[in-house]
Amino acid sequence: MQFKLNLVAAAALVAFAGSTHAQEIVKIGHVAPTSGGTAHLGKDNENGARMAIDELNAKGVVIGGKKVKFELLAEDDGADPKQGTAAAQKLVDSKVNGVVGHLNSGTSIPASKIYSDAGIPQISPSATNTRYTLQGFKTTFRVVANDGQIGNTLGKYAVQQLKGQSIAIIDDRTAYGQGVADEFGKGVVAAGSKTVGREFTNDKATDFTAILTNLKAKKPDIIFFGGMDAVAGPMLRQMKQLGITAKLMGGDGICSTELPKLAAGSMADGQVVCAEAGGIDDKDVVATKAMADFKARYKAKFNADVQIYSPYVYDAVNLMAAAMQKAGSADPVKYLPELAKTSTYKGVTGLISFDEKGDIKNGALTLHTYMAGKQTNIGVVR
Ligand code: ABU
Repeated sequence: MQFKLNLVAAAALVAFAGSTHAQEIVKIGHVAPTSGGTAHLGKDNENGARMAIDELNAKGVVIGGKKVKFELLAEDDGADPKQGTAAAQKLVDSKVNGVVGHLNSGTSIPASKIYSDAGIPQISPSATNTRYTLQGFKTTFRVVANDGQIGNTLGKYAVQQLKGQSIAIIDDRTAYGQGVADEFGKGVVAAGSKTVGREFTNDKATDFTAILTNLKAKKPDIIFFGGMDAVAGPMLRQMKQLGITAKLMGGDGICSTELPKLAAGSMADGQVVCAEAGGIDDKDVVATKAMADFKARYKAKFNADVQIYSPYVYDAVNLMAAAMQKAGSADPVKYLPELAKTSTYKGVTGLISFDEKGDIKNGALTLHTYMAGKQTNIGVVR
């Protein structure tokens, strides 16, 4: 009898220890291309997640009365939609409590169905295609402005501020590149002008001679490129070789600190105008200091400069953790309603509130150019 009782007690202890362990570890999935042409951006994103998680663990977070440890499960999707869904399924199978990612719209959109079906909250720090949050999923959020805002603002800027007379468009046929280029075209038309040509390439291309030669005949003063910096850099080099002095405009995908290196000295001062899909007003000294502090901590930790999105990843991880704390649980069913209610969360990228679709409310854009090979802020618009 005594032996039987001990067995029962031992089984209960094992079950208790198991459940305690399950509650103590909070798994955050992260997905970005950490291989391929945009690996520098993917690593920047992953660094943002790692930094948030290291800081949360150093601080010690209590959820529902229990101290928890956050664990990062980082996946590489190579910016490829198929690898993106495979990575998403792997994270679902690993029973992550939430996902921050993916970096690209072309991977975030198909992955979002997998997370939605599994009831796992997903916050993209960088996918800007409007479709991402238009699918009606309750689990889908993003902390950056969308391509509608980016393209429209840049289209109007091209006509009204840069006084473009001959505006051409190139896109890379990805969900992001094509989407933002379409929105740019609409912005140009909304500002009372029109575009003179449209060409396309792909997100791995390195030779743009044919399409640039086609556009050269139209004497463009502005070329908008819907795509990423890894393609925009070599495109700038070939524009110079072909004697095309047009400005190159683009969305957040080209707006990295790496772009001057990728252009290898072929970028003239002020030639590139791009829009980061977020930003801090210069006049807000508290927010400006929070961002400067983040960049300094990032540099100290990774010996690298922020590329584009790591501050947005950092905020996404932290606000997910904040929603868990408010709910008193890391169980997605329990904390998802708190995440959806996120309102005026103070991140390093500014105040974050979600609308009913999971989009950031009143998202900002920061326009940048490059002077002497350094990214230079033009201003923040909303
Ligand atoms: N937002 C630009 C890069 C990521 C994407 O939307 O594909």
